[in-house]
Amino acid sequence: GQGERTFVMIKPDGVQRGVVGSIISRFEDKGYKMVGCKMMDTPTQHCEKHYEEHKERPFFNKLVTYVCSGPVVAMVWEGTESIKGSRNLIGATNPTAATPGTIRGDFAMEMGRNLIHGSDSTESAAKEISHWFEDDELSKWTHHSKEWLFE
Ligand code: DAT
Ligand code: MG
Repeated sequence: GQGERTFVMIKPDGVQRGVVGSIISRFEDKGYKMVGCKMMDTPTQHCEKHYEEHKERPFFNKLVTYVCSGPVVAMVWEGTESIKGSRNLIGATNPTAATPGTIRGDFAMEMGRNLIHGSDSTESAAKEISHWFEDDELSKWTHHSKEWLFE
């Protein structure tokens, strides 16, 4: 529905490369409402928990090292079908395959430097939002263009 929320994280390469603003703009331009945003240094265990579905994969340790290598920007975005829609903005996991126009398609080259994470289902969005944010870190506010963004 219109109030669907998703978890999005700009990984350390996005912060280091100074594209945080460009990435946030894409979500704002789409019409999504930011309801949470914080920069943080991710404790290793917190990151391992976030990626626990991949813990048996050969790339797991490298992935965790990469995501813990510097500050990330953790965010919650809200809007109509925002989980699927955000994944479309982000693009394919492998930036080589990601369509131009997507964030990974436009800003990244390699799987291990693919800039950004987005929840892939209703279940993972709920889990990830509560893993990264306390309830009082999420803001309730009304978008001033609400009538022009939603039917
Ligand atoms: P996504 O981030 O698009 O949801 P995913 O959940 O399948 O992709 O994997 C999480 C991250 O792990 C992904 O952003 C990059 C890394 N990764 C995935 N598959 C990989 C592989 N085959 N080799 C190296 N890294 C991989
Ligand atoms: Mg994933």
